[in-house]
Amino acid sequence: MHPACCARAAYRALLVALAASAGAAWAATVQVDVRDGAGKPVEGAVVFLESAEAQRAARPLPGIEMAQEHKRFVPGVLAVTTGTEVHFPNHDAVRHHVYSFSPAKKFELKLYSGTPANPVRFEMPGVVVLGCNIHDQMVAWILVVDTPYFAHSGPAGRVLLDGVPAGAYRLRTWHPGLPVGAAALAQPLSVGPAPASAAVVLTGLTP
Ligand SMILES: [Cu+2]
Repeated sequence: MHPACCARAAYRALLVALAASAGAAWAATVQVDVRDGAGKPVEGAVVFLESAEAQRAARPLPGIEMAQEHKRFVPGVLAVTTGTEVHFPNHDAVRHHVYSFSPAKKFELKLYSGTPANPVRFEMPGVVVLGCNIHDQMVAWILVVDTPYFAHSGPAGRVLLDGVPAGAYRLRTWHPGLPVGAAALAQPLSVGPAPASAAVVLTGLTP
């Protein structure tokens, strides 16, 4: 290799290393505690952080599935980034007919067994409610978010988001128990280099 090329390569490597260390220094962990109106921890909420930078950083997720097992959707709530293609494998012996009438994504997978050849691509942020034409009790939700910073709350109602770059965000919280068609709750959140925390109160949840 020509010496000038070596120097350029070394310089590039240095820049990459600097960028990586800067990223580490300016990315924080955000802890969010989700409770209902009575102060009880809320499990299964999806918490996500929106900003223009987050939107630019969001990438479609690979290998995502919304399966059907024992006449149920698995998982019951799935969060994906915009542009993600979701596969709908049917693990049951009976056929399912999956559909959504939601504005964020209207589609149907007509009566099928096995895995449909084409995944369904979710382009628009929002809540997509899934049903099955054959089994009325089957319901699931796909929450499409325009950010890489999202997670589900655990049994203690707690969410930990790692590697969040410093900045001003809209902290949003959604739960399938919110009234049908309700938008995710929104509150401002400022993230600095140090760990941040926030509390969210979700009222009007259906048990
Ligand atoms: Cu079905």
